[in-house]
Amino acid sequence: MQEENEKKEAQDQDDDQKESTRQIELSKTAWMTYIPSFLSQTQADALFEELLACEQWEHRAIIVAQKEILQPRLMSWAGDLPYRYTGQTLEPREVSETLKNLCEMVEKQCGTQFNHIVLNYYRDGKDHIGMYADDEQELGWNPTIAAISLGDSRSFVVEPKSRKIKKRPFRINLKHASLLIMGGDIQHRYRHGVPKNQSEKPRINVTFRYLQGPPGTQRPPHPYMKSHQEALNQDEQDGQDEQDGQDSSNQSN
Ligand SMILES: O=C(O)CCC(=O)C(=O)O
Ligand SMILES: [Mn+2]
Repeated sequence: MQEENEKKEAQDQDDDQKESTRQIELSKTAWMTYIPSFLSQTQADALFEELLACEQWEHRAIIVAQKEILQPRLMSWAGDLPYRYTGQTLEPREVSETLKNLCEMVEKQCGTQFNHIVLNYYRDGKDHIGMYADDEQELGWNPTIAAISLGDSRSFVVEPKSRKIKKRPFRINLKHASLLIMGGDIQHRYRHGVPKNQSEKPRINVTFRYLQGPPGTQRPPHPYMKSHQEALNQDEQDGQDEQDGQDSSNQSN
């Protein structure tokens, strides 16, 4: 068994070298870093099985257009602070040893701290997450959000919030064992989502955030723009620039 594991690890390392980290500049101020083999395949396989078996998965309701609907996926979470989004509050939940260790690894990679973890369980390709942004006041300005993917590969789509920017959505395939880091002002200026597909295979996503405080905590005034709206207006002026950046990013996708 040990020999088999060592062989598998060696194979993983070979595979790791084939794919390197990708830096994706969506604009001058919004970026993503994609690390395809953040975990080894063996680590990721074991983590998938453990999370699937041990997390308290819930099928929760959210409020969309004043209607209560069930989220099209299951979720779990961990952290000392409550987290409120789309009309629901996730009450504090103890962080397991496994998630603590994982969080430390991700913090080291990102050079920043996290205090809240959300896990999404996509049972098959019908489960998905619609286009939205992690832009709650409690996350402050320019939050770094990091996400580990386990199980089936799924397409992750990013598009500008402003409809005036005529830009194709950016797509990246998030594979088993990978880490995606979103940073800069991506949450203020872009939306992201995981669309449906035909797959019958499951996927788990583990997302790390830093909450500045409990629900109701307000962002401080924007450090260099008079208001958030001004920043969005600026986007529309920058639209052409960003379109150029997008075209070059897509070529390697
Ligand atoms: O499943 C994913 O890759 C994305 C999930 C996500 O955006 C989130 O939990 O904030
Ligand atoms: Mn998100």
